[in-house]
Amino acid sequence: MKLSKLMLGLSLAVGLMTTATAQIVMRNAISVAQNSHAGEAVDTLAREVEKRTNGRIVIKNFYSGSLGGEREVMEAVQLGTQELGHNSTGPVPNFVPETAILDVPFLFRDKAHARAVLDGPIGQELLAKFESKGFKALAWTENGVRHMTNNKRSVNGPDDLKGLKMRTMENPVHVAAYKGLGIVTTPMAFPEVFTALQTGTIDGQENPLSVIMAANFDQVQKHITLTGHVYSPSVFLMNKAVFDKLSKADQQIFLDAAKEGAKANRARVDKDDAGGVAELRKRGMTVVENVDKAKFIATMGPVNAEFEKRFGKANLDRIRNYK
Ligand code: EAX
Repeated sequence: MKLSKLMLGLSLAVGLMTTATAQIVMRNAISVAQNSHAGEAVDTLAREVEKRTNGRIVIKNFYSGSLGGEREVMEAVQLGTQELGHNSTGPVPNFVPETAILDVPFLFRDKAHARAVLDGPIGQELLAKFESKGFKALAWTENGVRHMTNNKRSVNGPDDLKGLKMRTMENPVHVAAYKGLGIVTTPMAFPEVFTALQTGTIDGQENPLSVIMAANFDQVQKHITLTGHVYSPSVFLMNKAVFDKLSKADQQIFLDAAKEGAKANRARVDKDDAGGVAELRKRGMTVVENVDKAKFIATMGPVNAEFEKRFGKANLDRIRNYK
């Protein structure tokens, strides 16, 4: 892994040198397969940038975690050994703590509410917070609304979660929330999850339908419940110095292309959500579609109180009440 990364880095450096006058080649990476909502995001960005720069700037996309997990990709983008990244907010609060508020469970009513917040002043303020950390955050995209899967039992209410050993993202807000539900939390990078489910190291995991289908988790998970416990944003990131070196016109091209990427990405999430339950049933999963969300929120009472203290009720309400 290390060696292949080094070689990729070298070949990139050589690529930049030999083609600097004619063409700039950049790299972007996602942790899931190309045929996915995240694939739509990065493929659209690449296509639009190439088209709008008449091929002067080319983006080469890497899929399925082939350049590492999301934390590693963020580190590479921050360092500048990789120009672009696209990842969920799993590792993001470890780099930009202000964004952690977005990961609070049951914060958004639905995708429309989340999209409005991310595209409005709150989302734009948060994008600006990346700048002092070495990133230019081009646009919010989305991963979808997360649901719980496991191999032990059908989850019909919060009591059924108690004692389940579940993989969580390396995200402190998620870990605290799921602990509050009685889950035995195991933070883990995404590329390791399939094998961990397969070998029984963990009982379950949670992700949006888009990710569950793209990663074929149905092959290693029996039960899914549409808990819809948290909205999962994702974001286009660029190394800040690389962005700053672009002409104003090229910077605008990246910002516009990222918006197109977000549009394609959200459309795919909607499509996956519309067909996902039927598809996962077809693939053999047992699906619980309706749960009483109020019961999950009530079980999380003490954690929610902690979140109110940590993030401030006014800040949470600003998001909750955003229209
Ligand atoms: O970005 O780590 C996760 O569970 C993410 O949802 C996944 O990698 C897609």
